[in-house]
Amino acid sequence: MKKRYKYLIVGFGVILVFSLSMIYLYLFHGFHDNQLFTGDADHDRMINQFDADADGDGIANLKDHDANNNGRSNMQDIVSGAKRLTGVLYDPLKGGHGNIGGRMGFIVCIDVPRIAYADAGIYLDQLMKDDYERHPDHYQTQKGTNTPATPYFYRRVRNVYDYAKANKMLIRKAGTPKVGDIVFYSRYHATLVVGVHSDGTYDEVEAHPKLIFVQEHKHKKWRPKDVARLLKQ
Ligand SMILES: [Ca+2]
Ligand SMILES: [Ca+2]
Ligand SMILES: [Ca+2]
Repeated sequence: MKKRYKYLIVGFGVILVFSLSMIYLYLFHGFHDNQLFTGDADHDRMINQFDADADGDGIANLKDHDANNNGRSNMQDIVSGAKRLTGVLYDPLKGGHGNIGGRMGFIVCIDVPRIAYADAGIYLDQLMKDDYERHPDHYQTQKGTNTPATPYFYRRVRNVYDYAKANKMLIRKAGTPKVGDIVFYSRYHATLVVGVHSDGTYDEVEAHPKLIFVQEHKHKKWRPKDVARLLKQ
């Protein structure tokens, strides 16, 4: 009887510690939408995530130097948005198991540019959705399992790669990085450039399972890689 009581206390303790840890991670190491994707900034009944002109000034997001009309350039917003993600936990389930990790605010690598660009009012989801509607052949649809109608279409590195390639925004083996570049390490891993220095080194923000938390790497030596360069300015 006493032993059973002990087990109960230990079991309760384990559950309590686990629950408190999850609450802590949710609060302090999670990304939370706060209307970034789900809001409707220009009240046109199209949520930001899929609004081609999120601030409603008549200029499409990619051509709008201040796409969210907050007085700061897209580049400034992208850099600050990416840096704010440092410390967010990498989603070990990678969106699996009903996206429990995603619901907790944990992210995968492509979420870094996805969220940072969204912070500027540029939504990769919208760009890819519209592109897919016009040119489904731009994407490897994998017998219908990789289309905007399926979960995670917008959170797959290879789809961002294929979008950039088909829209002439992919620079193969780029000689130098530029702030805002989405850097492809492969079709399955990408980072975001947030700083370029006069000595040729650069800073990037990365989410990777080995890092556990999103990190900014400073003064990295550039090695030519394929990059998506979406912004002209
Ligand atoms: Ca809207
Ligand atoms: Ca606009
Ligand atoms: Ca802005």
